[in-house]
Amino acid sequence: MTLVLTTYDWVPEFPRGFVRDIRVRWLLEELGRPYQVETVPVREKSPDHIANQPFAQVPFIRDGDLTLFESGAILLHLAEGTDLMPEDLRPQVQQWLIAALNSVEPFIMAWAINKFFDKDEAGAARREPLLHQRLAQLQAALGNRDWLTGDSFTVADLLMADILRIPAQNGFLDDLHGLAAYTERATARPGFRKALADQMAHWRAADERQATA
Ligand SMILES: N[C@@H](CCC(=O)N[C@@H](CS)C(=O)NCC(=O)O)C(=O)O
Repeated sequence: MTLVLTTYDWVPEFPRGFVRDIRVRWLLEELGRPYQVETVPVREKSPDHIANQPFAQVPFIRDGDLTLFESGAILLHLAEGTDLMPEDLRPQVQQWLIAALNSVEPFIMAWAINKFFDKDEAGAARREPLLHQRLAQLQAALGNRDWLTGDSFTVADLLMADILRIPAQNGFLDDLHGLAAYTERATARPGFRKALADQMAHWRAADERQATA
């Protein structure tokens, strides 16, 4: 049965390319797993949406009989038993994936909410030193390795690199060359390029649907 990935039916310009279904698309591309996309309305949160994602967010998936929300849980589920979660590195991959979600992304989101949602420049500026410190700590932990757990790209790198795209695009990695190179290395992968192109095509199709409605 084809896996179904659910995202929004439309979003405004600024989050395009960053809506978290991109992580799932990227992993599915890496794995060569076909999938189809379904949508939920971004404006009206239906009981059916909330039954699948209790916080009325996206993404969520249906994989056979299993419905899953939380991008991290989805990635862990899909990567299980694949080269992106090598058996001998499983604990370390899980550790770094959770670190991405729990120790890195919150600092980025706190800054991004101030900056882009609240348009609170002073609030965003107050968050910058802590965010920068967290990113510098991450770079130090990465050291000279290509990937977080060693020589091979794993699902933890996929998620970490996706999360690092916001700081990369906003100048936070300009003096963190190792982390910048890491993010570029990951996002140069064909799987990410395809996932990004597909997400952007999804929003363009949504615009066209709205224009003809
Ligand atoms: N922890 C959740 C966060 C999901 C999330 O924040 N989704 C965003 C889109 S990227 C969303 O649906 N935002 C709308 C909202 O929170 O109402 C995950 O990783 O899946």
